Amino acid sequence: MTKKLLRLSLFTLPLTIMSIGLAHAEEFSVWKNSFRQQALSQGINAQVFDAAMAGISPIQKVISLDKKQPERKLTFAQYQNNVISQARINQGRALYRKHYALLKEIEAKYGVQPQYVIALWGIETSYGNNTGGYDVVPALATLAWEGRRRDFFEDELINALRILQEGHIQQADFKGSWAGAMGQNQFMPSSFKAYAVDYTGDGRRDIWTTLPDVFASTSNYLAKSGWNAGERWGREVALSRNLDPSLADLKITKPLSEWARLGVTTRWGQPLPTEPNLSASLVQPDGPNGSSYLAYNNYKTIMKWNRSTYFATSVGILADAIVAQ
Ligand SMILES: [Ca+2]
Repeated sequence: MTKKLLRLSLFTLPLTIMSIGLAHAEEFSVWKNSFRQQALSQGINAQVFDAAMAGISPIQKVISLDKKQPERKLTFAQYQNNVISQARINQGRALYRKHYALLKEIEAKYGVQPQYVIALWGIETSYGNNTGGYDVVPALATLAWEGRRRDFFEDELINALRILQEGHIQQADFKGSWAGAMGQNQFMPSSFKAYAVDYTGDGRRDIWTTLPDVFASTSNYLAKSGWNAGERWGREVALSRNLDPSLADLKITKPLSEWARLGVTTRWGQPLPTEPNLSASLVQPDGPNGSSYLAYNNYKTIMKWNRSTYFATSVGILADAIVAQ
């Protein structure tokens, strides 16, 4: 009886897997053929397309990651503990010193202070140590074919194919996250197109292995997204009296002098520096009982990189820690 059941399941299981696989393969090839026309009409060479897309099939892991329900939302305090460890601060300080001359040269060109470039590098990929091991083309093809955000991922895939076509990276080294974020600063292919820089002048915008290109590309992204040279991101503050909680809203902007009048102080209870009298928004990532921050223009620029207040606040705090005495 047991043997018979086992034999039966051994017989039926592979058939089931095979039929699912075949159905998917067929749909994938139908999508690929119509996408090929679209890519070619947007300037991708047929040889480049066929070489990059030959033999690829949907990556099941990418589909399951895309469908995964978000885990229980962390509080900002928990997120900050995960993202800004003392080890990450120490490593950021060491890398800031190690690359100081290059970073200052790049700052002179783009107007973005180096500690923010290092902080983004640290948070995105742990300073290049965790850049993602997925092949970019099949990962993006999977997401485009799966169809939840087809237009978005088809555009990203065309931009990815253009990166290969222009020779910035060899296909074997063309790696990223499961969702297509690439290299040491995790640019999507569309961000690569808009912001990546060949700082070394060798004709390749290499955000995978060439640090000057990585640093300049990050700086160029922030500069083109509205960074104000020399200004801070914001600062942690304290409230000396109760504020209307609805004032904690990124859409509400007041001069620092006005926040001071409303009772906002430095985190140590000192008067808020109001020179220069920057415009700022109050951010309370964990609500009125958690920590409070005043966010300046550059905070909103960091949010163009990643639209999360947790992310932007952590970049600012890590940047400050990297240059703290
Ligand atoms: Ca280069």
